Amino acid sequence: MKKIGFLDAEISTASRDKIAAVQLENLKKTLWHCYNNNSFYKKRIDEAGLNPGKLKDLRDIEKLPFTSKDELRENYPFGLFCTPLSEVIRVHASSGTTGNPTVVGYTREDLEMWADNLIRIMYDVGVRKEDVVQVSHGFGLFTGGFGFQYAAEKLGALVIPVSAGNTERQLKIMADFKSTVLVCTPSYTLHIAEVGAKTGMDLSKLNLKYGFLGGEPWTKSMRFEIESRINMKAFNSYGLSEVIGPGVSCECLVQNGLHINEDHFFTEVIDPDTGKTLPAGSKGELVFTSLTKKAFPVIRYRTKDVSYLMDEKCSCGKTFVKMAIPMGRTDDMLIIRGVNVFPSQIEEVIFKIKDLEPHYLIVITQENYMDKIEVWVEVSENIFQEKIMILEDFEKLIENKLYSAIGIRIKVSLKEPQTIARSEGKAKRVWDRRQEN
Ligand code: DLL
Repeated sequence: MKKIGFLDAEISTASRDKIAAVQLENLKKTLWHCYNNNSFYKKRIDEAGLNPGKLKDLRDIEKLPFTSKDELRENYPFGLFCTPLSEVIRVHASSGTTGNPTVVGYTREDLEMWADNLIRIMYDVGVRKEDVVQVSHGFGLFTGGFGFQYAAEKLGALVIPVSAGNTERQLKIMADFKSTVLVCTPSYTLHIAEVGAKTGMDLSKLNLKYGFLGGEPWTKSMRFEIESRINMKAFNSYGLSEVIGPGVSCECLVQNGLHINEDHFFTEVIDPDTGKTLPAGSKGELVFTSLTKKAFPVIRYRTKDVSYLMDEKCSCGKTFVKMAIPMGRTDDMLIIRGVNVFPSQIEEVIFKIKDLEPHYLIVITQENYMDKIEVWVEVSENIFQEKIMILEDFEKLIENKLYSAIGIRIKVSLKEPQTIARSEGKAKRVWDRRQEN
């Protein structure tokens, strides 16, 4: 592997003891800051009988209760801010389908810290000031666009704030401005590639080298699809508004697990049912505590994202712990006839099958009080010209593959190319029609 040097090597390649010591120091400061500046947190810390100054071990944090998205909503819009509003210079909000959005705030110092986290992620795989960064995330209350924009500017790169949408223009800019870095959701990246190929563009001639793709779950099979259509290395970038936005973790050149920026974020994985902390390697819900934020710190924030911590050395040389690619959210997990199914498990199977297009939709319905699960998936143009008989056989073959991977019967319905809706931001993979009757 190419050795390129890390930006903050002193901490990102430090011993585990050193990293833990920095985390403990920062945790104490964060707890004091919350205690002194917000009555919600003061009450919590008092009730837990915790003296932030006397914390001995990171695990003492387990004495504090979790913070949930509902609690953030109950304190809408600014109730959990820990600095005066006059110190806050930016807000973002996470989209909620129901109820109040969660509003997150940043002081000037927070914005610098956020940018520095993203710069570290980009620099450490090879992005430099000579690069041309196309930011195709939405700009607005979503953290994707502005987060990467400011970071790439601060790194000194040429940044194109093209935002999401207008796919032909994305491709024209990519070619004419010679973009070398693409920042986007994975599903929209695939759509851009598809439109490019359809218009006869030779995508291998583009200058793209690196993609930082995130904002939604995606699988290794999807990475394979993207990298084989666009000649770039596609890195999984993860984050959430409540914790900072993108920049919580990202893959390195090894592309096997996402290094968490541990000097800024302390991570636990818990059993979502019991709340018990799980050891590395055990799958559960990610819980984050911010260690350096000022305006909107979070303490033991339950993400509902499912992953596990990887307890192994990374050959890239970084010692920051890695989290596995998040496989989905506890609230997106489908329970079908008693079996837990994540959309990403279905994706992993169908993206490996030749002659299927990487576009699918999982449709859940109810018949006689029984849940039924079906997956619609597009076939490639040449297959669709074949006889219906062959398509039926093909459906059966896919159903069998899904059955042996997941353990339940999922009906497969093959669709004509270009019939499943594409997204410009986060893809919608599940259509739950159970409430329609
Ligand atoms: O999606 C922040 C972000 C923007 C991350 C751009 C990466 C790139 P929210 O809108 O608050 O923030 O949504 C956060 O999106 O809890 C996950 O469920 C999901 N998510 C984000 N990145 C990934 C990823 C941004 N790489 C929610 N893999 C999170 C799986 C992801 N899920």
